Amino acid sequence: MGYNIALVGNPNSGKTTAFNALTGSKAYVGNWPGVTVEKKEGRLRGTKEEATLVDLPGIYSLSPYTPEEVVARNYIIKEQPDLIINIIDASNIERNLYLTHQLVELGRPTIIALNMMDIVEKRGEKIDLKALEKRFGVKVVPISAAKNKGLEELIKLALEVCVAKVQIKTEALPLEKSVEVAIEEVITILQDQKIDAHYDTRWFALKVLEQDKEVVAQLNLSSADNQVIKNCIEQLTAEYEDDVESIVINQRYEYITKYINEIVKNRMSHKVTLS
Ligand code: GDP
Ligand code: K
Ligand code: MG
Repeated sequence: MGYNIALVGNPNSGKTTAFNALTGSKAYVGNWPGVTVEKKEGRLRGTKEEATLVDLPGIYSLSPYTPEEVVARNYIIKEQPDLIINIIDASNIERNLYLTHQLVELGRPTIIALNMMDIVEKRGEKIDLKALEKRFGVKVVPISAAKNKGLEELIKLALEVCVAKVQIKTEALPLEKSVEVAIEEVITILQDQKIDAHYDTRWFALKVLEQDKEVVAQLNLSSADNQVIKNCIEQLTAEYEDDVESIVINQRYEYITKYINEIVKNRMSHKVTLS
C-alpha cells in the first residue's frame, strides 16, 4: 500500500524543480488521458513508505477553462490524493494565494510548500508563517527548491500527514454573507441529488451557483428546485451587479488583500512579475 501526493501550483512556482529534488532523477513521464498535458510521476525519495509524487500541470485557478485546469481539478477530486502539496512562489505570494484560496475549498488534505524563500530573504521581506497558516488553515513549510533547502522538512511533514490523513482536511474560507446564504440554500437542494461522493458538498454548491458546466451536467433537478437555484443566482447577480463567478473571484482577492500585510512584512508590492 502506498500514498499518492500531488504537487499543485501556478506555472513557474517551482513545481518541476521541487519534483526533481523530491524524487531524484527517476520519473515516469507520460500524458494525461485524452489531453496533451504532460503527466510526471515519481517516487518520493529517501522514504520507507511508498509515496508517489505527481507533478500536476501549472494552473492559476480551478475553473474548467483550460485542459490543465481540468486535469488538475479532476485529479484532485476523482483520484483523491492522500496529500496535496500546494507549491507557492513566495516572491509572488499574493497572486499565488488565489489558487490556494480555491484549493482549500476542496476539503482535501493540503499543505503549503512556500518556495523561493531565498528570493524573499534577499529582498528583505519577511513572511509570517504562523499568520499564513492561520488565515488559510494549512501547514506551511518554507523551502528553496532550487537551493535544496527545506526539502527534508517538507518530506517529513508530507509523510506525517499521509499517515494521519483525516485530521487535516481543509476548510473553505468565508465568502460574504449573501453568498454563504445562497450556498446553504443550494446545499439543502443537493441533499436529494445523487452526487458523486468524491465532491465536497459546499464546493459543489458554489459551483452550481457559478453554473460550472461540469457540475451542472450532473444535476437532475425538479423544476421547483431549479427555480430556487435560479432565484439564488438572480438575487446575487442583482445585489452585486455581476455574475456569480466574478463575485466569487472578487471576494477571493478581497480575502487575500485583507490579510496580505499581516502575512508579508516589508512587502515589495511593486515587484509584481508577470510570466
Ligand atoms: P514550474 O513551472 O512550477 O514547474 O516551475 P519550475 O520548476 O520550472 O521553476 C521555474 C523557475 O524558477 C526555474 O527557473 C527554476 O530554476 C526557478 N526556481 C525554482 N525554485 C526556485 C527557488 O527555490 N529559488 C529560486 N531562486 N529559483 C527557483
Ligand atoms: K516552467
Ligand atoms: Mg513544470
